[in-house]
Amino acid sequence: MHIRTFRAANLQAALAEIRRQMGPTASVLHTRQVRDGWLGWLGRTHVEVTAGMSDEFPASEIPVSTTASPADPMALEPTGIDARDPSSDVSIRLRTDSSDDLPASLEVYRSELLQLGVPHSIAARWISSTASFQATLGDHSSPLTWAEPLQQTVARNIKIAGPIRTRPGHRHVVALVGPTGVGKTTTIAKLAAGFRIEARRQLGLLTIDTYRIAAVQQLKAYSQIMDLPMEVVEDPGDMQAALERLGDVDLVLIDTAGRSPRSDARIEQLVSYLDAAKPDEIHLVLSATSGLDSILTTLNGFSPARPDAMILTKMDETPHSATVLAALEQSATSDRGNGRSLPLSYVTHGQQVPDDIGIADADALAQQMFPSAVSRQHLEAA
Ligand SMILES: Nc1nc2c(ncn2[C@@H]2O[C@H](COP(=O)(O)OP(=O)(O)OP(=O)(O)O)[C@@H](O)[C@H]2O)c(=O)[nH]1
Ligand SMILES: [Mg+2]
Repeated sequence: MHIRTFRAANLQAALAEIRRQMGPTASVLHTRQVRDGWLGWLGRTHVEVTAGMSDEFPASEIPVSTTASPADPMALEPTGIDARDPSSDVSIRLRTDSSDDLPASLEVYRSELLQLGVPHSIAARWISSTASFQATLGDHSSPLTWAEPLQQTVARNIKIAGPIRTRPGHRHVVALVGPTGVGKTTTIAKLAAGFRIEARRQLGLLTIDTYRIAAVQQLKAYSQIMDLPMEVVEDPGDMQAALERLGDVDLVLIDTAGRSPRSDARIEQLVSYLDAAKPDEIHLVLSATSGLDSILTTLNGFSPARPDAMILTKMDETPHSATVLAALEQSATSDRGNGRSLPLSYVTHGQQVPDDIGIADADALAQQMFPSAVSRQHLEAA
């Protein structure tokens, strides 16, 4: 078998280029999302698709289609891997027909998803999208395991915002908002340490959380350890002066008081501070340990703050990501989620500052959608 790996800005562009270069008999063996750049912090996300072709159809004999062209030709580059592949019997033909018959080995995942708290409608959508995507790609033989295609379906639906981008000499203001105790202040400390130490940016911290004495002390302790200027703002009218006092910094991180998404008055008060600060980005912080209803209520309750992205915290405390991923998908389609699904910027996975944070990665999140590999094997053996 002739195997090559392609990288493109998105899956459609990769498939078009595979068809163009390898012809319609090529088989998709594997897809994954990859990010380039230093430690993934500053990189772009690409899709990497490994395709194979039987030796019976050498590339030179395949007519080249003139209709398929990649969306971003600069980003597309075959990586030139060529090998004999033992898994060729599970290869998938690049065809465009689809089938409504769901294989039994895929169907068993539906009850698993329901048990994890995924609503019927979302589970049905994930399962049927997996089957039809697989059929679009290939013949009717089932893959060795459905876990990976299912996770890839879910991963394709996760919107990723990418990291906060700063430029030396340009002040960028970022505010974190969210319910009480989700990890806003801890996440500010992690981000501050990353940008100060790894990216060597000039930083300032600002808090409007003056409701608890301990809240100011908590941020002050981090500002002292990292030797960062910090401002406490008690009234929206003082905001601009406080931002000026922080001076020529590249990034200002604004910490806010935890708010109940059910308290319109408290949210309005928060919005008045945000209006005064005019942040370039507002990130809504959500705990992965919250239930689906609570996540939807939070997204809806905080919509007046007009968040641009979401940070998912406490991934280490949840046995699986299925509920939170279902909530994100549901938020895009239901009124309660305000019909908006926000892209994810960061994921945190522990209390340790600064280590327990990473840029949100759709594949990594989808790979955690089931509690453990053991249950998957059990499922497929059933
Ligand atoms: N396990 C775990 N704990 C976390 C994580 N992030 C924060 N925490 C913990 O969650 C608790 C609350 O964190 P804070 O940063 O004070 O939360 P907050 O959102 O600022 O809280 P309020 O300001 O009271 O609304 C602390 O004990 C943190 O150590 C995480 O990723 N994983
Ligand atoms: Mg706090």
